[in-house]
Amino acid sequence: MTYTDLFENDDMKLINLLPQDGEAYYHGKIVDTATADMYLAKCLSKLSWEHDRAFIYGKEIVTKRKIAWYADKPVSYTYSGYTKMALAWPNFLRGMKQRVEGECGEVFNSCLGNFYSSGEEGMSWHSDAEKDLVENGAIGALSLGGERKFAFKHRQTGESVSLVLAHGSLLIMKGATQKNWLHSLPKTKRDIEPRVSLTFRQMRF
Ligand SMILES: O=C(O)CCC(=O)C(=O)O
Repeated sequence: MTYTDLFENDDMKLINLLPQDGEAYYHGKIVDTATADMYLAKCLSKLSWEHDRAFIYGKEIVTKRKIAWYADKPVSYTYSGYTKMALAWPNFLRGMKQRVEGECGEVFNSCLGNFYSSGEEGMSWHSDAEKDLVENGAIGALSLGGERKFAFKHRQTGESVSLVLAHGSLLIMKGATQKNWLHSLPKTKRDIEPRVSLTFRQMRF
């Protein structure tokens, strides 16, 4: 995808990647490579990473992927049957949030970070429609590190859309996306650099 492919026409309106029932906008790289490198290094060394846990069919799963969870208030967030407590924003992460907000015009009050140490770690099909999140709210995913494929699949039709998320790039999902589409970060056998995604969210407090 080239820079011009991101826009519908000369008025610089971003293209909605989803053909119906949702909205997903890929902004491409919103920071230069040196800044993205610095963001990645900060996230790897300073965020409080821990393995994710979930209950799948009543069984507790501990993921290889790690997560770190921050919000404006020390709230809890429940998904996959597991409740997590949010930590307070470190200043540098708040700065990244403001950079993302400036780019997309949305305001976020929380961030779930995901850390994938290699291509063997990914995320299977799911949607982010938990009751703790604002209904039809926006999610802004800032990607840092190894480029990865990101895929959408329509819940009813099975139609799929995918793209590659570059180092320092931003993907926004909003509107009815979480109701009608699943998304995933497929695992790959390719040799991929470690990757962090910062998924800025709008929680109901
Ligand atoms: O790492 C990614 O880009 C995907 C993250 C994701 O799907 C999620 O946090 O719900």
